[in-house]
Amino acid sequence: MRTMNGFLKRIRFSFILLILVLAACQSDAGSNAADSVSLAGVDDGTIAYEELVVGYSQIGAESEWRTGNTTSIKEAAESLGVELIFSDGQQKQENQIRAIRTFIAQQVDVIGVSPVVETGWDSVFQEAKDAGIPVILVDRRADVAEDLYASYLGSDFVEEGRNAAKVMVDLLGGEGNLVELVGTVGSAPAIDRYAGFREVLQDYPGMKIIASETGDFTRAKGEEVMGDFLRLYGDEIDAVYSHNDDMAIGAIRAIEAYGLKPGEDIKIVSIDAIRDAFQAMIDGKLNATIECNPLLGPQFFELALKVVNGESVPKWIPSEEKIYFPEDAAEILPSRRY
Ligand code: GYE
Repeated sequence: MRTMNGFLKRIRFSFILLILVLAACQSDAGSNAADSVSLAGVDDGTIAYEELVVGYSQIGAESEWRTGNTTSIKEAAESLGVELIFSDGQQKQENQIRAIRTFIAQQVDVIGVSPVVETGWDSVFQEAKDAGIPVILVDRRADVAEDLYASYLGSDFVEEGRNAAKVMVDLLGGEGNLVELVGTVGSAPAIDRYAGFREVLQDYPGMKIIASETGDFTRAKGEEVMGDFLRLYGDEIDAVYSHNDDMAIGAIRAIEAYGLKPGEDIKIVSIDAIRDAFQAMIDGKLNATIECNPLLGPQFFELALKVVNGESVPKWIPSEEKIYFPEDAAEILPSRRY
């Protein structure tokens, strides 16, 4: 078992230190107490990456963003020598809760979790706290008391929603009928991207959201829901605001199947900035994508190590993000890593 490896690694490490200390004491018994003190000081209780055992509860594989995020976490663990116990929750909170309970039983050093939805985490986070295992929220926040998690590493989703709205206002000249593809119901990005967008739109009464439905962050659902919107509202629709690129790509397919031109007849703004969004911009089918950075692996393990070693860390570490438009897409696409 992998945790057993971590456990053994730590025992081995302590054992070697013990031998060193004993050897130092013996070689110069009595006269050189300072040596043994300084040697003991090597084991000042701090943990190195190679000794760190991390349990990570991922949401699933619903989008390209998510697969990019998973790769980043796995690659960072591998290159740092961290022992990673990775669990895929398949978009279900109950699976994530079960995984966290298993991590607690395995006595990992730290738990990383991307909560699929915001609420319902209090008991299991409390169980981790009682077991002395810190929890770090990655990508999505959870609606829990601040003492139940060590830090949150992720984006400002409200700001992403605001930025999407500003771009949309520019594209439509402040007037038009919009439809919205919402992310997973109850998830932090869906809640915040919904709110941030509306915050900006308040000042533009000519911009009307005529329909808003969840597409669960997937291409298939985005396509299906956009198909429904088109059947209901047809060419009354001027634009689509999609909470992620994958649903926007689904919407592009539905618009084409309906016989309209995505990006022209119906403008589209979405969030994430995955490679396929750059391709869609190059093809003239997407009007802008707001970046949301999934490459959180290295930062996560750095944070995990600090937390385990008792260093103080900020309660929120926000990611830096940009907005991309079609005119720059061809130049930027080759350098995109997700
Ligand atoms: O935008 C979406 C994914 O939580 C920020 O989850 C993440 C979102 C991302 O499925 O594509």
